[in-house]
Amino acid sequence: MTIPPDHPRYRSLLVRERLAGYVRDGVVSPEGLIAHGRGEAFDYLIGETTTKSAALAEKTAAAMLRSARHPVISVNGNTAALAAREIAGLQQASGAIVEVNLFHRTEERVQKISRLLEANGVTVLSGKAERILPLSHDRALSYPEGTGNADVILVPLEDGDRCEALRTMGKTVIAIDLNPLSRTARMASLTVVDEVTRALPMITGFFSTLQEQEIEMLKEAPDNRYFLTEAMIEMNRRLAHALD
Ligand code: PTJ
Repeated sequence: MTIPPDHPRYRSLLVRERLAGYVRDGVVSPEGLIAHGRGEAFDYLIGETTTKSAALAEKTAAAMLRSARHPVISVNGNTAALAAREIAGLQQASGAIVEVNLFHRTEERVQKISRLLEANGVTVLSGKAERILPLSHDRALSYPEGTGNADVILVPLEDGDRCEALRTMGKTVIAIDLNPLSRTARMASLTVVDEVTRALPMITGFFSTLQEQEIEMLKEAPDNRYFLTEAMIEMNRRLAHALD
């Protein structure tokens, strides 16, 4: 189908079509389309824009990644399909290790996603995955030199169980999740309530503008509850005036 460029939801339809193509290629899981739809719904509620509090969360995320000893970015199928180039930009700015961790894990998908990331300029950690997370099932698999050794880990679109397991292991977890009510959002050390393709370049941009003093101030004990509450207040405010 050709999407007419004058359609009011042109960009959204293009992204859907791209993701559907990535399902056919085996990069995105079929369940990934459902997760994307949930994300779209929350993006509607937040106004499809980076709110003031999300921008502050993105600045805080940059400060936390900048002062990390061993920062890691964990990428799944949806993130790779939507934001491979943005991941490359953040890796370049932060020096973070990028590894592929999947909910619906098959070795074939890990390889396909790694190739997609590499084609967009990302250096992907390779090696043998081991059972690192305290979870049953293959969601426990990760890399000793990546997640295993990480102090700060950025998880765009993570599932709640993995997020909780990472916290149990003593990791500082930064989530990007449009749903402020999700278990991931509530379990993370810091949640950026923003769309992943908007959030990643914002975080990258802050790397070049953050002052040392600001980093010191922001990196200490981020108030995740504040960021989630602000996102919900913004959604409520928009709902209250939706038909004005
Ligand atoms: O590739 P895999 O096998 O690792 O699977 C990836 C998915 C995303 C399918 C898997 O991790 C999953 O099922 O995730 P959940 O539990 O559905 O959580 C995804 C969260 O991301 C939801 O809270 C969505 O609202 C949110 N989300 C979806 N799209 C976006 C998003 N947040 C930010 N930007 C988006 N584009």
